[in-house]
Amino acid sequence: MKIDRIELIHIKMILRAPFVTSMGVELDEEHIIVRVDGEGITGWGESVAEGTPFYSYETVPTAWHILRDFLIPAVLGKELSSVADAIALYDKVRGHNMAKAGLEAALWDAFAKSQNISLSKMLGGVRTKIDAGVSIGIQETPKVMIQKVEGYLKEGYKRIKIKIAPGNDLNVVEALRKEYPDLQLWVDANSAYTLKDIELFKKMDAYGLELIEQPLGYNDIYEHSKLQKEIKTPLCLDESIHSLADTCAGIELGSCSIINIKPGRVGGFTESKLIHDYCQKMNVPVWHGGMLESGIGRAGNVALASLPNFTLPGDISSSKRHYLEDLVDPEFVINADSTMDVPTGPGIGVEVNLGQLKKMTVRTEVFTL
Ligand code: OSB
Ligand code: MG
Repeated sequence: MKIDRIELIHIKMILRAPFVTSMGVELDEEHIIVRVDGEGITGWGESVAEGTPFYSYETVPTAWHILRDFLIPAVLGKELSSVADAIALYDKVRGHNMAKAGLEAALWDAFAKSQNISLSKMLGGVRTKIDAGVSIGIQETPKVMIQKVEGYLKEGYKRIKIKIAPGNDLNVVEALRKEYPDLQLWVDANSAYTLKDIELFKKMDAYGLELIEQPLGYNDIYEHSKLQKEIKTPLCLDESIHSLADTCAGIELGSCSIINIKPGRVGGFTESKLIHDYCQKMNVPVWHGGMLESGIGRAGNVALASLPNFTLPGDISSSKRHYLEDLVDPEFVINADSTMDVPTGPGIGVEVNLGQLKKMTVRTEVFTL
């Protein structure tokens, strides 16, 4: 396939409610939608670089720069027989995984559509439904957190992840555990702690958490191995994992026994699949993280999460969890049994609502031959 037009669309989506984490307060979410066109086919992807460099060093402007000046010129107008062909053309670009993943996702969608198969099928998916979960931001008080959890349980979510930060941790976990003795409960610190907090994490062992996500330094695999030796609750890495190599280091050093896969963080579905396959071989469960994606990115997440070793519920929730209106038809919804259907149509399997997309657009840039 020859891609002869690529469009970057900077979007800004207003969150239904502020999303509070140890990294700060989010009121809206900025991402880049990547549209590729060639041979009558349109492919869509979403780069999850955000407006701020607090989760990752990448931002919308850095991803835009890398896409415009390096990734797009490398693939535009080239004869591509697969996504791997495209990756080979820009592989010498180091880092900037979110920029790469946005373009790669659009190419995967285009190639799946050209073969008239679903993205799930093309990636090697085996599920028709994936297990959904919800990630809840820090709340004013433990009581408010209990009310939020109650609401999500009523909607059907059975796995709850809460954000924690110093001063908003054991007290909230204790209150939730008292209210819901059997709740499938995870906590995510987004790197808010250090090894000085080891006693706090030892205390967490009493609350039956299924995992603790990224408690320590965002790039520190070594210190997580020290913490894991001192506590029983499984650690899961998010921010520290940028590649298969990081995954091997994390597992083989004993830094974690569960991996959060986000295609944006690791450079796309191709690297995600390598991580998935390695973890499967090592008997390490993986789950799909979330970056408050629009329906375009969400569709890719759902497809990837249909691979066999995604055995834990993802941070994949309904379109309505974060946004009043999504930019795809149909929107993603959670089923009563906490699952989500994997689209079966060609490619991402949902239609992009161009009117809705326009409403969220901040700026666009078109690249042609
Ligand atoms: O750490 O998993 C995280 C959102 C933005 C950046 C980092 C994270 C998150 C989430 C939200 O937890 C998950 C979602 O609802 O998409
Ligand atoms: Mg996380």
